[in-house]
Amino acid sequence: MKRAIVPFLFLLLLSVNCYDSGNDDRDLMATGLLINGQDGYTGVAFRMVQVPLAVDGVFYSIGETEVTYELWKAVHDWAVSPDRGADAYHFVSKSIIGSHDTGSEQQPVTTISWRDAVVWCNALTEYYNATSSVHRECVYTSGGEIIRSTGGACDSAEVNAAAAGFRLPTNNEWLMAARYIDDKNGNGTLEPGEYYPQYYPSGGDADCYVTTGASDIDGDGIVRYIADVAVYKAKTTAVVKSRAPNKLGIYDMSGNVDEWCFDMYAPSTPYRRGGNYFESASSSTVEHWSYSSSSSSGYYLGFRVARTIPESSLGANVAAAGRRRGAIIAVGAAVLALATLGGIFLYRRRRRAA
Ligand SMILES: [Ca+2]
Ligand SMILES: [Ca+2]
Ligand SMILES: [Ca+2]
Repeated sequence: MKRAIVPFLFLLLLSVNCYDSGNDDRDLMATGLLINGQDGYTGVAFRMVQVPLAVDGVFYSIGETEVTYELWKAVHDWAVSPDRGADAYHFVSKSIIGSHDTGSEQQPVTTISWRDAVVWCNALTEYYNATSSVHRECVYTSGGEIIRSTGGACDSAEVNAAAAGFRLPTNNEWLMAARYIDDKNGNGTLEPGEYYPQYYPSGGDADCYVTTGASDIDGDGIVRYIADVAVYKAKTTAVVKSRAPNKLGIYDMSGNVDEWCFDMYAPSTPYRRGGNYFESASSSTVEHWSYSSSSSSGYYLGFRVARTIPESSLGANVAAAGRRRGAIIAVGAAVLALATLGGIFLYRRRRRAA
């Protein structure tokens, strides 16, 4: 039933644009990977992948993996320390290792509510600042104050769009990171052949039900099926990166744990995407999504972080291209809004009919 909206949401992929040359980070972008540590970072290691196309006018990077229990715990324990006084963080979720709270801490953290994930993103920003040579602003505030406690205020968090701290990806950013293959013709938009089709898993070369005879549509030199890229129909979660990545080098966008996105489907009801370890193949497609209450949590539900890349870090040529891109995005956003309304109408009509 939820399939009705997503084809319309996918129109967002028509409203994006690409990097120009002259970027200081070009070599890093060529590999798709930015390695945290370049800022003198000494905390628990993790990687961010820079997505080549801006989404809704914003250049961003996204976690190479779901947030692991190891990273969650290190940041959590640092953040809740009484030594931080009035700046100590407060979380409410249980937070466990993977689906069953056993095994490797390289499994994703689960039973994290959306609210806790929002608060933890701020904690990661401050932890990163404290263990590196940079200072990045926290993204989520309430009444001008950094949100450090989980509660209803998270649902109406003010988003500092200029901040380069860590945050949840938006629905659109998550989709782009899951579906991007290659802007082969360099026109800044993705046409068929340049993104994973809607019923494919992220990183797969075939529809989620096809297991033989596919061709290498993403051009990485290997023909991969859903079992090669997604943890699904399994008894437990797996350690992150236990399956092959997508073309951008991002892991587990399909399967393992569902992932919170920042946007709300309805008030206090954010989207989650990607399917999880016990669900069927159809839940691991790039188009699949669902939603849950912002205060709820589940042993199948985690998240990954994103980070806005400020214009000042992009170089003059890219910044100029970004300003031109603004007009293109505005038109695309209007089309997307209309299409989404159409999708919701169809969704409700089908629900009534069901
Ligand atoms: Ca293109
Ligand atoms: Ca392939
Ligand atoms: Ca996942």
